[in-house]
Amino acid sequence: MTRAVLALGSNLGDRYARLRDAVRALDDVLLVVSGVYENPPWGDPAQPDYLNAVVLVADPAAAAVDWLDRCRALEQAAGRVREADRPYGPRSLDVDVVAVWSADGSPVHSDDPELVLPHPRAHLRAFVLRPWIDIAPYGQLPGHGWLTDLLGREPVASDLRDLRPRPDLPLESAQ
Ligand code: PH2
Ligand code: MG
Ligand code: MG
Repeated sequence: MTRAVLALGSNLGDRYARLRDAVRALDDVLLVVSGVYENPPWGDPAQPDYLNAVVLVADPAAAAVDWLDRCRALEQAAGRVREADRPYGPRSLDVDVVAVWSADGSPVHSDDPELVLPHPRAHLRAFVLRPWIDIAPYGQLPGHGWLTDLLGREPVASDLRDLRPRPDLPLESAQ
């Protein structure tokens, strides 16, 4: 049994449809879904703005690596094409495993280069931390502390000002 926070992003094609389809495909494991936030590209400026959201999922049978497989399957279903020379380039759908917890609530740590846990850059990304707060106001990023504190620190605090909530683009929630 594991619980996971997954971060979803899209900046190509019908961005909202990509997020909606991914959330629907997670229906069997979905606990809660954040709002959608539109924001400028991070890490590689020459690309369209993103829509980002975060979900909390749980599965009695899933190990941490199973979440990675599931994320990759979602990306493939959305026609994701990987550009090897542009790690932060545009994408139809990106689904990242941000953090995983065991049944007893302890965070899972992994140094496997295929799946580093918690996600090594999550604490730097307003587009992950802010939607996460929608579904976990008292949440903590394992190893980094309170989400609310992380959002108050530069450079995240500046990026936060560029996040535009899109309440007109709701995603389904199981609760
Ligand atoms: N994902 C990236 C690179 N840059 N910028 C924003 N705003 N949102 C993303 O999801 C994103 C990004 C690569 O994973
Ligand atoms: Mg990513
Ligand atoms: Mg990714």
